[in-house]
Amino acid sequence: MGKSKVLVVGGTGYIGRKIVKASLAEGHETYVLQRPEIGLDIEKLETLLSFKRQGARLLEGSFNDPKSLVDAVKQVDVVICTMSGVHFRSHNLLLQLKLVDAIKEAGNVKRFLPSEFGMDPALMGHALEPGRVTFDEKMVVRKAIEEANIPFTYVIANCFGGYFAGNLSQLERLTPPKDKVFLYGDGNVKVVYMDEDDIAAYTIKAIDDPRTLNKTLYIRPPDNILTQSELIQKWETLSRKKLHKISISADDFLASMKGLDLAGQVGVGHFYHIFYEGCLTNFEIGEGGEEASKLYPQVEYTRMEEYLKIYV
Ligand code: NDP
Ligand code: GO6
Repeated sequence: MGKSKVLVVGGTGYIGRKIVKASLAEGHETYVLQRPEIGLDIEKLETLLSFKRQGARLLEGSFNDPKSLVDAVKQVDVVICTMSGVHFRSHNLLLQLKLVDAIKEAGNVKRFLPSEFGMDPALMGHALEPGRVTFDEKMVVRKAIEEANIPFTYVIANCFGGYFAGNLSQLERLTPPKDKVFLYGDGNVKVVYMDEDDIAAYTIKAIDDPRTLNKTLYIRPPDNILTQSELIQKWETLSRKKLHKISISADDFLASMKGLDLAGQVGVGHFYHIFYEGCLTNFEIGEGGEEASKLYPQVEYTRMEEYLKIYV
């Protein structure tokens, strides 16, 4: 039995692209869903054609055509969905219910990884409105998967470096601030910052691993468990420049939600749970969980002093 055949649904997306790349690099026969709805989105087509050049196969399929999803899923062993979550780019997590139906009907899928790749939604029952919708929707999808007895792995990726490290965890920007940096409280809450290519590598390692069958895989490598202040110190060393720190209290941070649009309110809520509550690190990994860097010590994960270099 060769390596499992993988279908990535959402493959032209931010984390999706990295997962396609990692799947190819790991030697899996890799398929990417090609949706007719992309229409004139020439960047998406360009990305799909670049996957073909790298050896991936494109499978036409649409969320508006259930049979096309069943036909696509029948070609592979593992399906990974990287559907957009609730954010400024788009918000379609519940579309995954159609993919769950297709996987259920096809009956051949050995592992399904739904679009998670963030905080553990099972631990976010208390989450603030409106950002809680991200977690509520991910839990709806999990329920459908488990009721259909589809074998799964949930990947908890913690903070993408691109959205949380490059900007020193500032909202509304993706590059580091030049002079002043806002600290969440005293900046001493432990979070986990991850290079997106490492998230993809761990994800692909997990798909054929019996140890992650019907389990949650937490990506929490020890050297990347850092406070916002520790991240800033690493940046100040690299950039050889001190930043003026401004501490924001939890109350002031939450008050800032007023007057923001929906996406902005979602972001503030998520950041609150991460940087004031410490929701990524305030629990031990229990029975239903595994930690990626322990299962796959061969993955040389990128530390943040390395990840931040490109931003100097
Ligand atoms: P993107 O915004 O890049 O979107 C991913 C894909 O979703 C798109 O490429 C598209 O697939 C698909 N999609 C979007 N709208 C539709 C639609 N109407 N119909 C069908 N497919 C659609 O997603 P991200 O990579 O930003 O997010 C993926 C996951 O990662 C989410 O679960 C999100 O919560 C999580 N995340 C976590 C972060 C972290 O820091 N931990 C940061 C950002 C996201 P196609 O390629 O077929 O066009
Ligand atoms: C990333 C973001 C960055 C939002 C998660 C607003 C789900 C998760 C770590 O989509 O809202 O500036 O866990 O102003 O479970 C967005 C979301 C990050 C990007 C959080 C995410 C993280 C979603 C912002 C901003 C950089």
